[in-house]
Amino acid sequence: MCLLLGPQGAGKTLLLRRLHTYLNIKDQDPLGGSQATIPTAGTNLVDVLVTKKQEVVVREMGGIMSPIWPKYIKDCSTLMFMVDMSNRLQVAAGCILLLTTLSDRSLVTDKVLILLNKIDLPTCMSRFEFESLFRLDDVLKQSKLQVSVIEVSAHTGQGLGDVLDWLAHNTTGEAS
Ligand SMILES: Nc1nc2c(ncn2[C@@H]2O[C@H](COP(=O)(O)OP(=O)(O)OP(=O)(O)O)[C@@H](O)[C@H]2O)c(=O)[nH]1
Ligand SMILES: [Mg+2]
Repeated sequence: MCLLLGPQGAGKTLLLRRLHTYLNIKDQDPLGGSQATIPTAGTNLVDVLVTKKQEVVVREMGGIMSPIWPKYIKDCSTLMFMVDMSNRLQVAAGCILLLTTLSDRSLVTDKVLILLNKIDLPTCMSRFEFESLFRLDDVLKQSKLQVSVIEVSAHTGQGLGDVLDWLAHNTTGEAS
């Protein structure tokens, strides 16, 4: 199971909706997928077909649930953390949540994917801005985690194929 965390409104629910239908032709939404979401007050479990033969269960925890994220951290085989690249007001809070999550003692997996979402918006931060504001180099130097970073847009679908590839190669033990 892959755990998907990130601050409120980062785009986790929309990403999961997109990932669920990406390879799953029979579940294609005839409307092309609604953009409307409601905040996740709890958890949201979604099956994602990452290749034609492999399925991964992804568990989103709503941003509002961050006080209880640690209870779920030990159960995941991979971790994805999403950042809203258009929300500079959320940088400080997002950074603290990311550091707290990565330093959690019950985190067993060393495979972490940071998703830089909403890159379709003209006001989004650049990758360089994100890395400086989140002090990503310092974070990575101090940890033994294998951290990958992918820029995505749950809105346009940009980067979703790379996310599926990462899930397929890193989340083991699940096949459909
Ligand atoms: N422009 C744009 N909007 C997005 C993108 N991803 C999500 N959104 C919008 O951002 C809002 C919040 O998205 P959600 O998917 O509900 O965010 P969340 O991370 O699940 O939020 P919580 O469940 O509250 O933690 C919705 O209005 C989405 O349509 C994106 O890549 N680009
Ligand atoms: Mg949500």
